[in-house]
Amino acid sequence: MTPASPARAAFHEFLARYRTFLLTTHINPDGDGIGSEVALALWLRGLGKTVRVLNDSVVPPAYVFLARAQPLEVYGPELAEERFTGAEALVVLDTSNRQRIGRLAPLIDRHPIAVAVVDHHVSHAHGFGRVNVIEPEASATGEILFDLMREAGVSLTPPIAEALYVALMTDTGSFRFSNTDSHAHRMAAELLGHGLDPQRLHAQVHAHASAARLRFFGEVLARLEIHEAGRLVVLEASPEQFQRHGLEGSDTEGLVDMPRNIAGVDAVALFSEVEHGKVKVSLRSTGRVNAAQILAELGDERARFPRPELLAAEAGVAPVTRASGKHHAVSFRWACNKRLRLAVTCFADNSRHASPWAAHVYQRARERGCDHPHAVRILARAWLRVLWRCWYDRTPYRAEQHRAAKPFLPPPTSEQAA
Ligand SMILES: [Mn+2]
Repeated sequence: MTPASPARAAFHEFLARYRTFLLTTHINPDGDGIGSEVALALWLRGLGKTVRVLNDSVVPPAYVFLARAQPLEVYGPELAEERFTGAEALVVLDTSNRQRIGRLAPLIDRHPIAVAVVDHHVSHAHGFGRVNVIEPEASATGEILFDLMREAGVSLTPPIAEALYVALMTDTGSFRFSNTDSHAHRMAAELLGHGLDPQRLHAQVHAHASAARLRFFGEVLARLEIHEAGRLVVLEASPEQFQRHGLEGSDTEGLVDMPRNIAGVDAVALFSEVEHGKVKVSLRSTGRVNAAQILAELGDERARFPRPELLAAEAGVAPVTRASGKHHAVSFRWACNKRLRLAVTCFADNSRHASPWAAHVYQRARERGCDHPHAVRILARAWLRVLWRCWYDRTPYRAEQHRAAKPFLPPPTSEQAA
């Protein structure tokens, strides 16, 4: 099988070139991070390479059983120096954001180590490796590894199949989330062909709730707030609650998924103040809302967008004038962040049905003769100005202040030219 992309081909070359590898994943690792590490380590060991796995965080109890097949080491200053010195290449799994590998990040600068990144997150980071296999359409990093192994003609062993299955199962919420497509199910079917026991694996991963954690979940859920006429659920956990139950940030895993079962809910936001002033935000949507995707694309650096126009340009909904001799045309910018453009235009298109203001902006554009995609882009740009203003002022969006968005709307003349 030939590699499906130049990035994948480069990754195969990367693996072939080096003999000693160090693997890592993000802080507070999940089943996909750990499962991907174990699967790749076993693949490389099968090729006769030397492999170590080193993470910033300890392995959560749910995934300790995977460490039977491959030791998973935890950061210590001396150990980290030793591991970076002893490896020619580093493969970072399940994150393309350097900061997310925690205390290992600064070592990359101090050591002459070649870096490859394999990830499926929608992120504003485009990978910091020499090779970056970043495929947001994959439901798990383990799914990308599975494809890479098939391309390389690897015959899967039961321990590799088990690690990949855990990666896939956990990142798809046990095959319930909207990222569960036919490819994910086909992959699961093939993995099960290696004699896995899905029920046992599910129990091993999920039977780790402690009484303290359930009481904590109960407390947080008891105070859930419903906003936006039942469409948005907000959960809050205080530092005092974390302390009283003896829990940490990673113990909230699974909590944000629970209110999604409430009828009519489109999105859930969990604000976990693990320590005073340190808030972790988790967002889940039921598929119709892609606010989390928009947030992920924008990142958290307001300084990147000092003006709303720059935000519109990043999203590819800003008109650009091209003039060359005979031709004078206004088009939309295509060299943009395409995932952001998709998220923002879908959001804008959906908003027409919920917001009279949005419906009006769209309708006005259509009356001026714009076709549907063009009118949606105009609406998307209007929304970005509103979002930018909320972001800049650190104020929540309020529908009744729609009029306040008016001064930020584009002047109609530039649209008529388009
Ligand atoms: Mn993942």
